[in-house]
Amino acid sequence: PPVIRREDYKPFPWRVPTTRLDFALGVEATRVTATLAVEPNPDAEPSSEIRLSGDGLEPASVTVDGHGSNSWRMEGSDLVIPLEQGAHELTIVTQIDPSANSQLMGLYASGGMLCTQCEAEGFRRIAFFPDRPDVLSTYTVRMEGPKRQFPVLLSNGNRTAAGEGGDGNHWAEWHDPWPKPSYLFALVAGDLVARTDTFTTMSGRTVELAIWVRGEDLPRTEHAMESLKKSMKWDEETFGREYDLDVFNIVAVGDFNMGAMENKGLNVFNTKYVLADPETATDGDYDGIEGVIAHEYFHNWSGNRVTCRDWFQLSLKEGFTVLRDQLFSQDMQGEAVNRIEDVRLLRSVQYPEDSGPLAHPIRPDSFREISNFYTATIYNKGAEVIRMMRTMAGPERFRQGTDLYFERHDGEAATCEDFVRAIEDGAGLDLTQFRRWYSQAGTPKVEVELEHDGETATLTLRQTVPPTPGQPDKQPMPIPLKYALFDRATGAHRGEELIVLDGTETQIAFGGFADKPVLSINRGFSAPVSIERDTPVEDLVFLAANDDDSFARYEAMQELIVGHLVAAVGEGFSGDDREAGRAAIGRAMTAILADAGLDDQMRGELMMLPSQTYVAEQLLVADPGRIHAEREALKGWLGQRLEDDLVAMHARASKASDGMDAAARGARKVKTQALVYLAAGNPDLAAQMAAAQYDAATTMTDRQGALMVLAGLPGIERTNKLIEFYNRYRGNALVIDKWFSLQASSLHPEAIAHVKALADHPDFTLKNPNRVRSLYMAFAGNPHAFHDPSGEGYRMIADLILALDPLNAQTAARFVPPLGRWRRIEPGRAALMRAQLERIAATPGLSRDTFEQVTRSLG
Ligand code: HT7
Ligand code: ZN
Repeated sequence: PPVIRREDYKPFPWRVPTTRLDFALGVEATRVTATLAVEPNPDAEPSSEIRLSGDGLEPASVTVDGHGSNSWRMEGSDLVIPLEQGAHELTIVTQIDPSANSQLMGLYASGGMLCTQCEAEGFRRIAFFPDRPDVLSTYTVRMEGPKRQFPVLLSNGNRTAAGEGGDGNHWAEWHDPWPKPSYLFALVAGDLVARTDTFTTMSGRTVELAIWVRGEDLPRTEHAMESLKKSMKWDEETFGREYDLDVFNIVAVGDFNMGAMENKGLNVFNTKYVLADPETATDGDYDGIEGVIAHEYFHNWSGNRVTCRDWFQLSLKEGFTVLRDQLFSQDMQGEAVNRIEDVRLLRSVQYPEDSGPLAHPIRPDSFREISNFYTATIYNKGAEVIRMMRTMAGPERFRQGTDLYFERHDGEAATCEDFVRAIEDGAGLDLTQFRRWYSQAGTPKVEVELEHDGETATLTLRQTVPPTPGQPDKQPMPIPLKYALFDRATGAHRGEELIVLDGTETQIAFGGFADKPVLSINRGFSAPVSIERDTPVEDLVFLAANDDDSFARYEAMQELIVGHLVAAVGEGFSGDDREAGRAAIGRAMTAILADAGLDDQMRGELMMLPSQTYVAEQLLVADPGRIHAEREALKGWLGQRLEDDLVAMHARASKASDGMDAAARGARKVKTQALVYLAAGNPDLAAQMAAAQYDAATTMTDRQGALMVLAGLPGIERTNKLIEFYNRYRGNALVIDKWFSLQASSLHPEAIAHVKALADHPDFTLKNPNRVRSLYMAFAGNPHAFHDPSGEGYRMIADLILALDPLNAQTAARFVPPLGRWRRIEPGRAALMRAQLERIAATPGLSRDTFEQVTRSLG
């Protein structure tokens, strides 16, 4: 497959002012008649032909200006039609089989309904079209099909007409007045019911809202609807963005490659991000729904009204929209815990990506398959980069920048450079050097030293940006760091400051410190960098107990534990060193358990051990077995030493209500945290407490938390509760996903055997991405099982990739990165991982998706 390069961008020679699509719907055969008005694009080099992308399509007929044409030709999968300069009308008929579409891209069948997924290049599986984001067109869609099978017919925009046809058919016509690229096209036909509501916009217009689901799911749509209304209001208040159609439809589908899709006026969602009630959804699921509903809604401006010129600009819409959904969630749920969760995700997924063979800048320079670039780098690092601009400008000036961006580029297909220029002009920042964040991959390291001499404290900051594939040498990047200096005696600081490290090194001196102060740096995680410093253990314990920045407090605790684990898996760490390290962590943890000033949500965060991936990320080459053993042993040590406090906390939290308020949610969080430590320290007691929590549970959060702990322990309670859970929720796909996932991610020594057995379970299928992820993504993220020294875990993931690739290439390719980390793993396992990648690479007929990921991982 060819490499596509950003520098080769050329505008399309033709414009397509209007597109009319006619669908004769059938699950096994759908006939599509596409009528395109085309005219020369004055901003492009003229062409004597028009090249329309297709994927698996054959034209049944081609008409140019009303006359049947046979001068067209196929070039690969593209349809090329000779065309004289001037305006023309092209009509092309194709026929597709949605029931045979297992890739879930284009038009496909899911649970008896028909739905579409067109981003990034799925539209070309429906009709021949210039399927690129810079060709904007106004769409009119007519669809007709059997009324009993498809009583609901939806597309983008507003419904303009509907009626009955012959033979039990009916039809509907939809018109979307906003020009859009083909990736935002959507169609849904099915037997669905809706929760409806209305929203009055800031200019007083009424918008009809509907969330469409299968009949039995209707009671589980309330939270999604509330989230939608909150999102609409927040975007008006915070970014001045008003909704622009008379209707906003959301449809939930059970078979979906990603979380959701922002099609204009007709968002299509994975059921996982729509359906919730306390019996079947955890607090985390509720937050996920609120966040994803917001994200897709916010795309209406950041993505739809202003779209991307080409797919290299993906972070323009995704990074910005993630930042917008993060700010929304912070406003809804509170800043402290949300920021910690965002950073935890970034560090456990994006940092490893940025230090591995798949590292790429937030604006990549080349790709073979764009679906492989829907990454944590584009989304989450992209959001962090824009967040840094906001930090440097301040929220008010940043808003002036985004207002200017929307005003300048409304109705256009824009670039990341357009965004940066609008922020520069609107917010009054000079971002000349800052643009390097868009072109350079790799997580910068900042070495921090604080020296003290007499009355003066001197802070030295030094940055390096590591080499990444294709980018051996890097330039320094502006890094905004928030910091504060604490007086050890009073526990107070002199005020938070912001410094932008814009060269390789800088030094600042502070007078008036008779004693060496304690430095709190990168407060609020103001920059997505790795801070490297030798902080004395007592300073970390001080910050974990006293810092007034919640993130910095969490960070101190993480640094304390990571420092201990990294030293413990290295050479020359004595038994005394281990005892001393654990004792310091134990002191900090005791203080956290006892701190009456902490709310339980924050307490739960502070109690969390750094993930194994994050610990491994600190090492050039990691031994997953040793890290796992050391981390589990620390957990067990804490579980034993703090047993009384943990049991007391569990008892106290068990008295909280089962509501959705912050106190109740916090109580649920610390209860399960307590069980996690007790399971490592006193498994019998933990099993007893977890079984009791399971039996008493009135929420999925409590029930899942208890079952997660039991799934890792041997004994009869494990078997009993797994059976009980399955029987209780049999037939509820999203909950049965949890059942698969809990077992695949468990600490149980036989987890590999469990996963093998589950792959043969009658409820397991490769056809449903949620089910595949629930078993195998959970397994690939379970270090002790995936990294089994025999290499069996690697073989199982490679087998999965090969079996899944022909069915659903996009989902298959997402399993390659766990194997791609081999360079950072000890040599024995590394050879086994590499051998599996080579086995995949040697398999004929690989998809473009998997081929690209495997060759980059081996490269
Ligand atoms: N913009 C959406 C991306 C998406 C997608 C991409 C490739 C294949 C399937 C997909 N489904 C959705 C989702 C979002 O970021 O909002
Ligand atoms: Zn998005």
